[in-house]
Amino acid sequence: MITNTSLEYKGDTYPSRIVLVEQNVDSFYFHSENNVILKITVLRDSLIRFRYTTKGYFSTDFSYAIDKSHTHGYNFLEFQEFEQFYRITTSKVNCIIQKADLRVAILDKNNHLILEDELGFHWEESNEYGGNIVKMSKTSRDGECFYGLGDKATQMNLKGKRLENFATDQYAYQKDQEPLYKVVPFYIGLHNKQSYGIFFDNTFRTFFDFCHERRNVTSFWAEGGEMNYYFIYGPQMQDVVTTYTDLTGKPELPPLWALGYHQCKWSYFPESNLKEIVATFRELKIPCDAIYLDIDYMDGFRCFTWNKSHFPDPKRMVAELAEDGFKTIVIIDPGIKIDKEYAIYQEALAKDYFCKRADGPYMKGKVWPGECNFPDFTNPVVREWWATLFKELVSDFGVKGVWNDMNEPAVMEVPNKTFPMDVRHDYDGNPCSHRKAHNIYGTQMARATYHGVKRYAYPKRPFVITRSAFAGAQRYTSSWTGDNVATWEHLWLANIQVQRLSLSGMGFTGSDIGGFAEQPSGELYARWIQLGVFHPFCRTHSSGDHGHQEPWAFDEEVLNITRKFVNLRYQLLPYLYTMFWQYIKEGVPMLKPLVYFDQEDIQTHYRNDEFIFGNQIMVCPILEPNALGRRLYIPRGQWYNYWNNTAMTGGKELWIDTDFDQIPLFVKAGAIIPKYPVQQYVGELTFEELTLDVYFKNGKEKSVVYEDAQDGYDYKKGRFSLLSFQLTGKENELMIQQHKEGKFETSYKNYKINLIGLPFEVRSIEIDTVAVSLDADGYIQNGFLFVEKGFSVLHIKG
Ligand code: MIG
Repeated sequence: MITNTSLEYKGDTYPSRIVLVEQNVDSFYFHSENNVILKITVLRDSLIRFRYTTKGYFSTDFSYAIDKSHTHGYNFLEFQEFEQFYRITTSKVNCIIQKADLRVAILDKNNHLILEDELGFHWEESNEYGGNIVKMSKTSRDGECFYGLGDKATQMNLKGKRLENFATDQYAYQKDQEPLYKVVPFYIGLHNKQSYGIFFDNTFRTFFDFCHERRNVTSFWAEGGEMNYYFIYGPQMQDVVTTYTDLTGKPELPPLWALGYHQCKWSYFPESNLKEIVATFRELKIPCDAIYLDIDYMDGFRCFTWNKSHFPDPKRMVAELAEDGFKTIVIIDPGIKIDKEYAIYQEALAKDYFCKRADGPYMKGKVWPGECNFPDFTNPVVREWWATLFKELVSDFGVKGVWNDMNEPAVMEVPNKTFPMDVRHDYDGNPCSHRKAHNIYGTQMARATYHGVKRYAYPKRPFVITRSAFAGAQRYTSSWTGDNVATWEHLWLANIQVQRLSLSGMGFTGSDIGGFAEQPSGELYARWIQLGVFHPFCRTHSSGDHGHQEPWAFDEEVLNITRKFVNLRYQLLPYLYTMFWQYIKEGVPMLKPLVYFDQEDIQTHYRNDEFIFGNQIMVCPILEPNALGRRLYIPRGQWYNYWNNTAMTGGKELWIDTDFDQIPLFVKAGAIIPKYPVQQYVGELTFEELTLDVYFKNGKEKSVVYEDAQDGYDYKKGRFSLLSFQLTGKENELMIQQHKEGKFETSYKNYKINLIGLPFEVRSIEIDTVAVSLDADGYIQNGFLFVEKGFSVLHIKG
């Protein structure tokens, strides 16, 4: 029986004293008398891997989560022996290993303790399955805070919580319900203004306890596999997150349309119904780029088939939708119907691609099509086969994206809601049971889907979305938070879950806007859209059992609010695309919880609701009915209220009034925010100018704008445009210096500059040191300043 505890347990074993130490370049092996080996590998000065075995030797080293192209290399490495301990020193940390018991402590360069083993590594032999239940406990200091762990539906700061990682189809989950769809065994600790991260790279069911069981102890453990974790030193949370994201990988850029608005429902059918929905978007002028086909488009829920009475001619329909700017996205589930007439089933059967039970028969489970077998996506041969299945959908029918659902994997009518644990998996040549492969199954499915869609979408970019995911899945896919509910509490949860995923390396995420289960009031829907347009993935979805959830399903006021906020998202597309580029390039999370934004300010440590969208816009949703405003915390620094451009100083909690058609939004002083005109879909318009909203600051601020062809791969060959703006404001002048990198030429010629918060009246303007006449040349029209885009210095004086 698995014990659900990290604590001293009578059957637990501990490493004994060190009897032998070996070094091999960047790796150190500490052998204990009782056959434990601790292997410490210095990957970077601030990234150290700890791996333990209790057998006296290590098994094959294999990980689905680690990105093989991650950065390594250190600047300094020294190994020393002292009387009681050994010490590994890098340019960032000192790592102490006790000779008596293998316990580890990590200190910064000023010898301040960052993290220290309490009991340290210990284990319980698993008599039922073989191997060990591997455990780790660390001491936690008063005031320490904890963040991360993926999609957990609870407060941002995890202190005091025990959490479980086991991918689960958790329909209509509640606040604090565990476990959920995704598994990201990565957390960030923050103490004394110093952040560090732990990534426990183990795909078995894992648990994390943040001072829940014992006040000053943090622990994590797994039901099998190795104690294998990475320690990441900050001290800035920014550095922890970017190092973690580098380690587990970053995606490529999505096509820009994927950052537009998506509309979904379970299900739009037949074709006439779908056509009516898309026509209404255009008629009501609510921008929309993507429309989804849920399970009813298939013939009896058989993957890669079409229900010909609902959709007689998919190719024509998809093409017609595309002409109107709609990209078609279809759902594909893992279960393959057991049906001897069904080609996909026949082929998988003939090639032996399905998962088997321990004693040989194929694993059988009930899902939408009835009894199904399930491909073993942990087998690279099966993944390759799966990828080829997308040829018809993508190349022939023109589908632009694929939605993977039910891949926890979910099974109906069985108490554990998933595969039996004895099911066998290839695990890329490391055969194992479902206990080990469960948490990674969904990611391997999404990975296979991604490779297929990418191959056939080429030279365009693919779009894939998944429900289940393990750490590293961000390399292949976007994701959503699963089957939420149309309640105010779920709006609160969606906000935290998406921020938390962002901090956990999984940036391209969003929630079902309006709630999946049950029916939102118009007010709740409006409040959800107002938040959802600031999530990297922005889609309305509902189960459809309870009527309609299109923007026009409510009243005129809600419709207008929806349009206003979706329009704002489309205006902000270049800003959003730039943050995406910073994410794929540097691993910078697109949404930043306040604690990430300013960890030195302890006011941020327990905040949940406010977040920074990109680098310069603070968003705070309204999370209650009948609100006339709300209390919120504005981080330190100078800000402008987006709605009325009043300047304010942060570092305080205050009440902000809002109307129903607003949520509190603040822009950082000095920011230059790029905007496109509203389009009904990405690429609808070509335009003459890029709008730049320039927020005056007395001081300096840098802003960047990334653009490219919005699809395709030319950006990888240098065909992108990266504009860097350095704003310098003084009492009587404002200077904007511009620098461009990249070979892409944007189609617009001019900037339409909107000067906000200027404390002086404009008396003169110089472009690259040449004075321009203020009225004659029409530089200023309706309060906007029109200038050609290519300047180096724009100098505005009072
Ligand atoms: O058992 O495909 O989370 O988004 O609409 C339900 C039907 C299966 C669950 C997904 C949801 C989707 C629904 N699916």
